[in-house]
Formats: sequence, C-alpha cells, structure tokens
Amino acid sequence: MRRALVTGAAGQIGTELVQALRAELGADRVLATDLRRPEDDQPVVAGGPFGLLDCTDGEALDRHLREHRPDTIFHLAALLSAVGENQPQEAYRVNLGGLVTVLEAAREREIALFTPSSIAAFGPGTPPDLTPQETIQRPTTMYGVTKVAGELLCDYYHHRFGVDARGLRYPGIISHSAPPGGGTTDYAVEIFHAAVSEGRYTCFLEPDTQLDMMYMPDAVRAALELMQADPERLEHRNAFNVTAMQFTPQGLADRIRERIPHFSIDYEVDPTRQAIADSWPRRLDDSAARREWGWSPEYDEDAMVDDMLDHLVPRPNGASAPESSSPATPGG
Ligand code: NAD
Ligand code: AKB
Repeated sequence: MRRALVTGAAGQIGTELVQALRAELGADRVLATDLRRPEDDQPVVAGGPFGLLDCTDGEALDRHLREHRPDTIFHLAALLSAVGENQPQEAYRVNLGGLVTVLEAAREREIALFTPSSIAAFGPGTPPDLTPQETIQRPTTMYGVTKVAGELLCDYYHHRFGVDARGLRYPGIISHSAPPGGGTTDYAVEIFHAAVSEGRYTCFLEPDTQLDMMYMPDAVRAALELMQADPERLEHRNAFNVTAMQFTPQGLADRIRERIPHFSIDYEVDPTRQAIADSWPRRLDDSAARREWGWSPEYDEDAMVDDMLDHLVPRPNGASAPESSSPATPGG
C-alpha cells in the first residue's frame, strides 16, 4: 500500500483511520473524502488533502481516482443501524449503491479495497455466543441486509474479477475523537462523555444487554494489518469476525464508577434499538482472523476505560491528553 483514498472519512472510524494512514504513508498520499466537509481545523482536513465525494457518484469518484491515483480504497461511507432503520430506502441506496460504485472503480482501475461489515450482518437465528465465522446470517435490519449483501458482493468481485477486496466484521467501536454516527452501540461512547460532563447517563439499552465491542486503536490496526496481510494466507478475504471485549451497559457503568465514584446510570429503553441489539451476537469467534493474518486485540475493557477517561477528563493547567498508546497489560 502506497497511496490511499478514504470514503466517509469524516465519520467515527475515518477520523482516526485517516490519521493512522497519513502517519504510515505520508500526509499527501492519503486523500480523505466525505459527503460533508468538517471544519478546517479538524485533522481530516487540516492534516492532508480532503475532497467532497458522494460515494454513489461514479463520475466524481473516478475524477478523484484519476487525480490522486490510490492503490487502495478504504470505503467507510455508510448509514449505520439506527439511522438505517429510520431511513431504510436511503440506507439501501447509500450502503449498497455506494459499495457497487466503489467496487466497479476498484475493478476498472485495479485498486485494492477495504470494506467494513459489522456484527449487524447476523440476526436472531445466529448462534449468539462464539458466533462462528460461517453461520446463519438472516439480519432483521436494513443496515444488516446491506452488510450481508456487501460481504457477498466483495467476495463476488474477488472471485469473478480478481479485485483485492478485503473486510472485517467490526463489533461496536468505542472512541473519543469523533462522535458515533447513529448506531445501536453508540451508548458505549455517549456514556463516557456524559459521565465526565454530568456524572450521569440515561441509557437506551437494557442494563444486561451484552454486545461485542472494540476500542478504536485496535479497530484501526485491524484494518491496516488485514490490508497488509499476505494474500496467500487468506482463506476468507471479506467479513473476518474480529472482537476485543464484551460487556453490558450495567457492567460498563460499574467500570466507570470505579474511576468516577459519583457516576450514576438509569435506563429509558428505546424499543427500536433494543430490538436491534437483541438480534446481534454477544460474542464473535475470531479464530479465522487470528489464524489467517495474526489478529490479536490489545485493549480489554479495563484498558479501554482507562484510556477513554485519560482523554476525556479535563487536565489541570490545560495539559493535553496523552496519545492513545498500547496498554501496559495487553488484554483480549
Ligand atoms: P459514521 O456514521 O461515523 O461515518 C460515516 C460517514 O459516511 C459520515 O461522515 C457521513 O458523512 C459519510 N457518508 C454518508 N453518506 C455518504 C455518501 N453518500 N457518500 C460519502 N460519504 C457519506 O460511521 P463509522 O462508524 O465511521 O463507520 C464506518 C464504516 O464502518 C461503516 O461501513 C460502518 O457500517 C462500519 N462499522 C462501524 C462500526 C462502529 O461501531 N462505528 C461497527 C461496525 C461497522
Ligand atoms: C451500529 O451500532 O450500527 C454500529 C455497528 C455495530 O455496526 N456501531
């Protein structure tokens, strides 16, 4: 990988993936694109080239590809689960229309492609514990439907046209830099901001709803490692199960209260997001990723909570928060 283009770069994952790519490849070699332009002082814009791009617009994509000449596209533009249930037709149009547009460009220009899938690609009939790499996939959300179809499309473009398409099934991603984009796992980010600013949080999921989660540094590293993996070792190219930690809202609140003793949580359950969460796995089996390209998470729940609060709790005398670094005690 020498030059990259990122779609949906202003979102939760793009904001951090772009910075990691620029650190690795050089700032000028990573073109960040999105439907919306963040403020000029945001790292995605301030740290290197940025272009407006609707990922469903094949001509505009082609213009960017001609000018920037990437060998790899990280296709992150999508509508997430809760937004997708509010606007299912739009989720279909952006998530699948955008993916086909990008796959076609990757085919025509022989560009490698990273596309994230999600735990949302599973449904109520899927085994929820140690969910196998290959199993029943009958999701009940439009977001999930687009993720399963996306996994299949990426496999198809690889087998049929030789496109170097690769992908991960991400669990819920927790981070402190950019807000989450309207998903069911968003509570696990919101809770930190609320704990620090107000000392209390009202959660939209029930206290004992266990979901699979991952801290952003692991999520970014997983994408980079997969795209740099030896293709000869990859049996599954797209939709690798990856996981790092599992917790419930109550369990996460308990971990936060160990660090912020006055923190309290209450619950106002949103039936739509609760139904989505109830249809998703509690813990994935990520042994295929471990075997085929050496996946191993570094952050467990305690290391993630410590690092989140290190970044979000205001420091005395305006000192700046540390860069996220590998935890002293690896988890996983
Ligand atoms: P996000 O919602 O934070 O960001 C998505 C970005 O896409 C936004 O900046 C939005 O402006 C942009 N966008 C929307 N429509 C667009 C269009 N037509 N053209 C170009 N850009 C458009 O999402 P995210 O959390 O960064 O997720 C990125 C990818 O990772 C998505 O495919 C998502 O399904 C997947 N994923 C995310 C999580 C998570 O917890 N964040 C978990 C599993 C999978
Ligand atoms: C969502 O909740 O929609 C996302 C995801 C797990 O795909 N965070």
